[in-house]
Amino acid sequence: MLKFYYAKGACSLASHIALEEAGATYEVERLDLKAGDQRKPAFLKINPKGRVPALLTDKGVLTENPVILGYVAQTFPDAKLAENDDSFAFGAMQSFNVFLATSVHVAFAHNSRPERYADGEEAAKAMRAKAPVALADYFGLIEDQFADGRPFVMGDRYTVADPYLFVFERWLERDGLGQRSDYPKIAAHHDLVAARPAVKAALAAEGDR
Ligand SMILES: N[C@@H](CCC(=O)N[C@@H](CS)C(=O)NCC(=O)O)C(=O)O
Repeated sequence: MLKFYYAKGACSLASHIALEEAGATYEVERLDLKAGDQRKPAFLKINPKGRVPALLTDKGVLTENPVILGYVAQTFPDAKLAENDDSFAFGAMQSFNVFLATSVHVAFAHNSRPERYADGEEAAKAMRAKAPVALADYFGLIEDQFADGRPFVMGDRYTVADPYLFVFERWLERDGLGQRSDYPKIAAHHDLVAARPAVKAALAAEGDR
């Protein structure tokens, strides 16, 4: 039994896509972050951090995208969403995913939720100004990773790193913090991932485009 907690437009889309790619059977619960569902007692029992995604499994709850992505890849090995038999390759993928979670996502949050990191309008302004600069640096590094002509983040094979990067490729333009066209290989990756049936299914389930 799996139950997935997500919000429309949130980073939880990455794990939602992975569950679809895996062909998993799961229930969903949608949270409205603007309405504050994530801070209501019922959800805080699931994730005391008050964040999505969260995945309820028969052994307990998992949180944090890189962890849920790795769990889905390992739990549904037939879907081949990671190099499950090669610890180094799996680690290299997780290294990329943790970079997305701890640097790329955080740079977006400096723009959208500066109050998480410091108080006062001056601090918020400084963080908002820095966000596109940091993201240009990070997206430049990711563009370099595609320099050898690989279609996917880890090479020739699609892994759970791809839907995770896809989330931030979308956010870059949604939040007005950069242009995908400045990164041609990342733009091509976005289009390749967007065309996958599982990606379309997750977006449709979330009522997104
Ligand atoms: N490190 C977490 C970040 C989760 C996170 O920040 N989720 C956001 C949505 S993108 C959220 O739930 N925000 C609600 C809030 O801050 O109140 C992960 O990678 O899963």
